[in-house]
Amino acid sequence: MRGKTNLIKIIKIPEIFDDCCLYFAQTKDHIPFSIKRVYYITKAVTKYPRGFHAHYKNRQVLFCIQGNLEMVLDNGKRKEKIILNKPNEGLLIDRLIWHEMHGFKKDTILLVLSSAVFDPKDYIRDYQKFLKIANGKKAS
Ligand code: T46
Repeated sequence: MRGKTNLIKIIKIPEIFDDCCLYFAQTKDHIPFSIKRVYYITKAVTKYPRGFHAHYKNRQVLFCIQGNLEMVLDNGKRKEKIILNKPNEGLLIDRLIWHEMHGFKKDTILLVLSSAVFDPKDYIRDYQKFLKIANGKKAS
């Protein structure tokens, strides 16, 4: 794992070039959790950024496999940005990291590997509540 800072953690996965470009990621070797769910986002409405939430438990690795995306990560104390634009580079988003995705185009494809199955109760979508939880205060 290549870590520019504490917040931005980039995971490089193998790439194989012969008669195609092939990328693969597997639990333990590349992904630091058992993969329980895969989803991908494409054909997004381009004028709206996405995300704006954190997860209580779910951990994820995000790959922008086509196009590019600006990711904003926030741990409640500071924010950092990174452009995701390489299919062999995944961004690890840990628990309790507020994340925003900016700059979706119609043909952007974001592939996500998740440590948990979908659970709407795992989302924190209120930023003030997130700040309280991330900074160790009781959220109502
Ligand atoms: C995240 C970022 C990176 C499901 O029913 N099942 C699923 O597995 C997912 C991921 C979403 N949904 C539903 C929930 C909403 O009704 O799909 C709808 C759109 O989800 P949301 O508004 O959360 O989409 P994004 O792009 O803001 O966030 C997504 C993931 O939901 C989220 O966990 O971390 O991508």
